[in-house]
Amino acid sequence: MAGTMNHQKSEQLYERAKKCLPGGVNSPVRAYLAVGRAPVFIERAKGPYIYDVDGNSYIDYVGSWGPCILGHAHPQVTEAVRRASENGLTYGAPTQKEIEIAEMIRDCMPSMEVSRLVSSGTEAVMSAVRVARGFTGRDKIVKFRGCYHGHADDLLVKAGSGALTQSVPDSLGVPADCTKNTLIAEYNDEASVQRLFETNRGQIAALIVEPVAANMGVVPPAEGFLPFLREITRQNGALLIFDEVITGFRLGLGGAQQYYGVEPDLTTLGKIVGGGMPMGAYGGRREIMHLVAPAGPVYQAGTLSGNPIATAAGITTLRLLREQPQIYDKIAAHTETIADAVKDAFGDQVQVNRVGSLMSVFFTGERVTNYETATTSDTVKYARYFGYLLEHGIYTAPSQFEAMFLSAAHQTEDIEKTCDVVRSYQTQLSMD
Ligand code: KE4
Repeated sequence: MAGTMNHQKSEQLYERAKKCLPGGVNSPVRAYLAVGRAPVFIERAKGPYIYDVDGNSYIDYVGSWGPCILGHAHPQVTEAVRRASENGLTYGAPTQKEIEIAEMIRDCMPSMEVSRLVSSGTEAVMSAVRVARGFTGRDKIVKFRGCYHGHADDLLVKAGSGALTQSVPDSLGVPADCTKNTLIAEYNDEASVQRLFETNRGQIAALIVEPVAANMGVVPPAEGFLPFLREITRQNGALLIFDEVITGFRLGLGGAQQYYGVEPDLTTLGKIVGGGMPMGAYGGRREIMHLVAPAGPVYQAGTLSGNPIATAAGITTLRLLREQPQIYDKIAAHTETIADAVKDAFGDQVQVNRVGSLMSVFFTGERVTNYETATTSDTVKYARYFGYLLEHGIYTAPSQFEAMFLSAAHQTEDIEKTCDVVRSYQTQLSMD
């Protein structure tokens, strides 16, 4: 979509980046392949805004894919990081801050009685799956088509997010042996789960689910779906793992497990828990987590796990969220305003799925309730929508199968500008 902005420096950097980084990026979705244009390179960010190397500014609805719920460069978070960094960046030794953030996590999500800090959501998920296998003595796991749980081998199967966009649901380089124990069910389809438990009786260690799917675009759980998963895993001696890397501290301080009132056996966290620094966590009740080394025989380790900088950013972020719980109503209301404007502008040409401050615009006439219906979306129409918004200063997900993330830093005038741009796009379409 030819636009009004100059992207010359971004284009030059992209050509240079492609010479030394795979696809010119450090995570596939950033390459904009799904929206058919060169990515913009970001120079800085503040509050709800990001600024690219060509001096263009945008209202940011990606927020680094979720961590920036307080907005970019929140002064108290950056001050905490600055002060921590003056005392050294990493010790590889226990610190008080690791205890403090583990206690904050437990206070917010009591099911996480004991947790282990790691450095990414992927690491949290792969470790939680290992603990579940160790605890049950079983090998098989169930995941849902279109859900993404990071890039660990045995979970990169029919994944969502970038894997869905790249149309390589099963990644090259993942040996069949790694995925033979990964069973695939359909999101919001209880019968598909029932069948797997019946045909793999006594063999399933865990079922892992995004309690709100956000990697095929946002797909809320159907009424009763999460309680059903809780019951069928309990009945079959399997652990229920809530992958709350996106929903943790996003849907509320208690995450999706509080929002929907369903308590998993294990939870994985990422993104917000680190306040924008590299951090993930996994946890559950003591009898499970005490299997983790050095307390028990399930090995997991990490050089920078719980490092002083990430814990400083995470603690400050969680503290601010606990001090200002009204943030959640504000960001949900702003998201609803944008969702309503999109629905008003495009009518039944689009489906808008929203849970709290997470939303997605699907260019399809079908209700989007799972992977199959999500993939009925017209990704070319989405790409045009993305390009128009970008050229008019609105930075949203460069893929149909991602979510929009709002922050506490977005103000009413930002929301109003966003809605105006959406309306102007529809006006332009109607004139084409
Ligand atoms: P990381 O390893 O990227 O920190 O977390 C992996 C992960 C695990 N679970 C869920 C539910 C996730 O959404 C993610 C990562 N989310 C993507 C966005 N869809 C990260 C963006 C990217 O891959 O660049």
